[in-house]
Amino acid sequence: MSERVVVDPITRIEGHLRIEAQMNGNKIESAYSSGTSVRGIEVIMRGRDPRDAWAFVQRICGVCTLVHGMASVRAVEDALQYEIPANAQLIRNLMIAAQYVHDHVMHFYHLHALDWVDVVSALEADPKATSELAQSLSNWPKSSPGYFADMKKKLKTFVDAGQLGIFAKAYWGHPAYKLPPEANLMAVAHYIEALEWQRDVAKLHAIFGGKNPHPMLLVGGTPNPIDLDSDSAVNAKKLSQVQAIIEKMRSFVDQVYVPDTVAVAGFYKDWFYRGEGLGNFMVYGDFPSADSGADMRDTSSWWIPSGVILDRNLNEIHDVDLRDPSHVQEFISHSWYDYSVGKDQGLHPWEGETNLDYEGRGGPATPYKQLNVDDGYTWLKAPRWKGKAVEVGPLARVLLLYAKGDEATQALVDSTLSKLELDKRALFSTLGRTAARTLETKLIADKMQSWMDSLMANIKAGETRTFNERQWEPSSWPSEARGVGFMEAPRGGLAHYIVIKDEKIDNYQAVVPSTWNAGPRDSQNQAGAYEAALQDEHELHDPQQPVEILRTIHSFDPCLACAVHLTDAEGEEMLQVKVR
Ligand code: NFE
Ligand code: MG
Repeated sequence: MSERVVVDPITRIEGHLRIEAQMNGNKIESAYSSGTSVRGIEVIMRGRDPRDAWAFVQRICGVCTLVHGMASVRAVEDALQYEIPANAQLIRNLMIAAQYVHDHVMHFYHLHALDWVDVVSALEADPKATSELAQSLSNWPKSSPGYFADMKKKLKTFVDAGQLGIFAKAYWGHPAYKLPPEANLMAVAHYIEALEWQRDVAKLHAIFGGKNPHPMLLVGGTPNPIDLDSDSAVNAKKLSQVQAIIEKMRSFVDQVYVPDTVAVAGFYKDWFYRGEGLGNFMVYGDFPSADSGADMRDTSSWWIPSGVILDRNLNEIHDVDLRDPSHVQEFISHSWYDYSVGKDQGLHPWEGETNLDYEGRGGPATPYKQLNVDDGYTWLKAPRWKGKAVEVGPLARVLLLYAKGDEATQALVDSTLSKLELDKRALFSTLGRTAARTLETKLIADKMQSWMDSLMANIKAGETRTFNERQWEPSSWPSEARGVGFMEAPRGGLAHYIVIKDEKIDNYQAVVPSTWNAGPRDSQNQAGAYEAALQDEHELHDPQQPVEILRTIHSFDPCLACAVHLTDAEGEEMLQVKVR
């Protein structure tokens, strides 16, 4: 009998996501992705000074902190053609890179690992054999038999007391778990170590931006001045702290994250042939060269290139133009919204509208047991590139870097595939997505050193400017200006669209990575990236314990808080919240 499997909420993500899978036997015939909460941060941007926007929109998310602020200042700089100096570009690159390294490590250990690692099985591990395993993988110092014996004891205390705490909910003992107990114990130890590590490396943002999460940013540069002799500025001591953090990041990535990913993946090779998905990939690009000013129209000097790959064809890269309404449109035919131009038309974000159209999750006729997927079923829109659904994120970036000939990427991807005895086809998969995230973390962490070296060389040469001193009275702005600020957030391409009129924000729209990936079907009934990835030829072991759904969904690292926004083109009040 055909049955609908519902997973709601999907846990170990940010925000509220529901997945429904229409089964055919034990196979998923059709999958539906639903963002189940609506909220509205873009609405409150209207009428404000564009230079303040970053501070508000950065609060869209507390996980990918920084990135919405960064996209926002770039949007304003683009609209007003406001250049930034080389040091600011380098510091921004360091901050964006630090966000990636932090976010990706946290995702692997704290949000994704338990899809592959059976915590309870770790209790069976022999600490001595665990130590031998760990030492065979890398030179990470925390790897003695005594260390793992202590870790096992700690874990046993939790389990015996019935207090699994952070490990309480999962499908422990499910036959889909394949790691030996020693690998499980090692991974649990690194889960706990990563918690401590992330607290220290988050300080890079605090040094350049005052705090983390949500560091300070600045239209026209970066906010903290460089002055080697000042106690309050970015001085010699703080720069040496940054250097130490970069090293701490790189050693954890090289000695723990990369070897763990490869070791875990080696036990799950079938997952390099599952969860393949759309096969279309899009990248906006990021990490401008130091001298590229504020030019969002020419990204040829950016380290991560922009482009679209269709049907897994790495030999042909298509251009992306975020300003062109024929390139980027958002559709709402399966969303809980309406458009003044009708439910089946797409709109470019500069013309974006958000009118709520919601009559209960199952629609008026259906009590809420399952989504009415013929109609609206989510608070996400369906963005499309030239009408096509595309996947964004680490896999898209690694493929683009590879296809465009980045040598470090090619060497790392090829050597990893050969270590795992896999061919390139394996990249287009659930574990391909997860492995790409790990590999790009290493590539980015390595790049951080070169940006730091350039920054130090500038400072030594007496160049300490971090912002553009050009005086700019709003009265000197054009009466109307439009800008788009884009970047690669950890989960994929992120763009903020701004329309400035008479010195104030007139319209503001964010089109974010998790909207591209987690969005629903469009007016052509084409599935979104999550949906397509779940619809494959493989069986679930047990539809009542669908760990396979979690594996594929987590491989995208969902953030629904980012993905769901609410904008009213008329600036009218849409919701009233009563507090008694
Ligand atoms: Ni809230 Fe985000 C990232 C953005 S997701 S995590 O990365 O932008 O879509
Ligand atoms: Mg939006």
